[in-house]
Amino acid sequence: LSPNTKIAGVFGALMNRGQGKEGVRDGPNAIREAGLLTLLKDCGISFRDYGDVEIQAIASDDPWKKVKYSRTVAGGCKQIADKVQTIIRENGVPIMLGGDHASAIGSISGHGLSQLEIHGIKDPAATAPLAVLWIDAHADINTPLTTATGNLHGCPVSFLLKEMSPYIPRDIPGFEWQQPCLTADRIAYIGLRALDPDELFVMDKLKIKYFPMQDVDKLGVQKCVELALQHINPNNDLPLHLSFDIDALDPSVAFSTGTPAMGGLTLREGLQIVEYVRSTGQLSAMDLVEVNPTLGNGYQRAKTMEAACAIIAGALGKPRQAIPYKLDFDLPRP
Ligand code: Z70
Ligand code: MN
Ligand code: MN
Repeated sequence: LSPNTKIAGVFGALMNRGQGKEGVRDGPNAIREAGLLTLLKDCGISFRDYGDVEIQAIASDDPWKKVKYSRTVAGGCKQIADKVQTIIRENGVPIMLGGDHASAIGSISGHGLSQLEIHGIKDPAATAPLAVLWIDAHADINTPLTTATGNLHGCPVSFLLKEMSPYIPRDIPGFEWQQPCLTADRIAYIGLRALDPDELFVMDKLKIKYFPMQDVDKLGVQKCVELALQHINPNNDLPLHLSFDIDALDPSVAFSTGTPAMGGLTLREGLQIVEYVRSTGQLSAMDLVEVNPTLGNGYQRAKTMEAACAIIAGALGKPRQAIPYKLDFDLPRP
């Protein structure tokens, strides 16, 4: 973490109504059980566990057109935004364990509001000084009107972008509190390979920078992160929000997720991305989402959890070759 006074503020977002599979709400605790906090401690990374945001289930949450569970998801995102703001006020770097990716409406909105607060900007509708790097197999930029599935985890980016607000109906129940905080030149994607046609149309229309898997193959992942960050944060002066969907990784490493997609990032490529982000010194908040420990066999689950822990630790400064040794350490003498 760049300024040494900052500590990682880990919290779970027990969000599962943004998609169809219940088990994703168990992701945060499965990641903890796999030893995340011990790993951070062994690496000398200071952190505080802020516990879980229990998403309040709204009893009568009928669909708005196709969109499912908007009240529950939106209310949960508000709780998450509040949590993120609390952690940042306490000089932390929020690390959100998910939970489905609809939760990023909350974490990024909260991060944006915090940045406005830090800069003394009073207008809550202002564009937040913030850049977002979105690592995912999917673009998650459907609108409530283009979504084919009705799952809000496929829509968070459209809620967050100013340019998309003409396409976001004002009357979706629960989202009254939410306002877009980003412009399209402040977000970039790496790892894409499963977009809906409407999503690609929107991304091209808004000239959003994206590096699908074929670019990772052609350019190498290092070049992709470099160009992505150069585009969204040309002077490296904006705080960075890293939103990492575990399904960006190949199913051979991260099978335990709701919608695995073939042909993804290797763990090494994932680590290369987060290590690059770490090296900028600008990481200000992170999401690690869509971990579903109820999917896959024991081996696949263990690998997915290990990958999730490694990605988070890498973003927070864990070197790959070993956990750091203590400076006052000496070899045992006979
Ligand atoms: C599809 C939709 C999605 C994650 C699937 C899929 C979106 N575009 N996101 N898995 N993480 O439902 O809108
Ligand atoms: Mn996603
Ligand atoms: Mn995804």
